[in-house]
Amino acid sequence: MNNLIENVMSEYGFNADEVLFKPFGTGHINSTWLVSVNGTSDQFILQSINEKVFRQPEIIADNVDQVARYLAEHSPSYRFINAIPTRDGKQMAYVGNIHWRLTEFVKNSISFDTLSDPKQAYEAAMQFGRLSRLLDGFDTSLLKPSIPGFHDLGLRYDQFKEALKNAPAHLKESAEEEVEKAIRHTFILDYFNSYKNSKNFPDRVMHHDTKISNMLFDKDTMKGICVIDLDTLMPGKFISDLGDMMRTYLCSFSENEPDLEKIFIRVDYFEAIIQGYLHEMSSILTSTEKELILFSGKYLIYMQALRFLTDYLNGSIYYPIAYPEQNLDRTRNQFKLLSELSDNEKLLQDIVDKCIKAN
Ligand code: GN1
Ligand code: MG
Repeated sequence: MNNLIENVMSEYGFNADEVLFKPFGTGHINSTWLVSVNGTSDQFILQSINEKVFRQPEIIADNVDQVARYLAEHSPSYRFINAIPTRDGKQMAYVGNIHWRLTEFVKNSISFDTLSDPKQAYEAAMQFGRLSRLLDGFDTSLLKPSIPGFHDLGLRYDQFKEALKNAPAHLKESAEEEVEKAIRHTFILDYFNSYKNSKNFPDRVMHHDTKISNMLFDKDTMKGICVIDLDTLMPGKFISDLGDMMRTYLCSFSENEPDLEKIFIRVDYFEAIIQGYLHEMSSILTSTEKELILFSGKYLIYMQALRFLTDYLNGSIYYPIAYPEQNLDRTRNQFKLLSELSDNEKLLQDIVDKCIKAN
């Protein structure tokens, strides 16, 4: 790997003896390194693209580049992290049969894997909302899906049914309760389908991975600086970004927590997400979208439960696991989170209504 990375960095004009690198971050899909340049304070983020997941890596580069150009023209002061071109002016390096992307490492920034203060939820929701607001006038038809059907719940449900059909008996048996839950919750899909084609539920440019580690904070002020990890920047519904924030910020324990007793919702974080998001998006969202604010959490949590369960039934070929049952535990975790959200629906909807009025 070391030689490979040195070869990649030479595509960007660095000599092998100039660079130091170490693995960085906790993403499931792509591999990431922090690259430091000897004798300078310059640091970069290097990512190798997993082509089993992103089958056409050039779509990532093209989407991000188009959005970067639009923002540079319409919102020049907005901090948007585009890829650094290679010496030959390409958006990606191609070395060792792998596509690589290099970006700056934002100085004085810090990111978190978990949230310890609702202010972080507010900042992140505001930043992800701001990106959507600034791209409200961008023609989404110019972008292609870097993963087709990525947040299409109908497709995810079909994939689950297919996995169920083909799964070995022992996996089906151990997941019996979760399979039953997956089927029992198809009303979420039906509800989505009843809105799907409404013209008041438009496609927007979505980040599609709004977990807190994809948000950079200023080390001193703790204000949000910018969002990172743009490989799933593509058209989608607003529920993708808002819903994934609910999925990943509301509980103090992550999707990897197997102890379901620990899975509950922090109402103050919920309010912070809604406030931060609406601060940017309230004038942009349609009345239909506003009706779907709380639903966005249900949609994303259910979809992630389905995705973990599907992967478990498929023999855990997509999400890396530390032990054989991990994807089943993740599924249980997500279903518990979903039931917490539903159990608190009245309280949470009151908060949404209050925030809509205030913005
Ligand atoms: C994957 O690679 P990472 O950790 O950023 C997945 C997301 C899931 C997430 C769950 C391309 O994201 O959709 O929400 O795992 N990304 C892809 O942890 O499948
Ligand atoms: Mg990601």
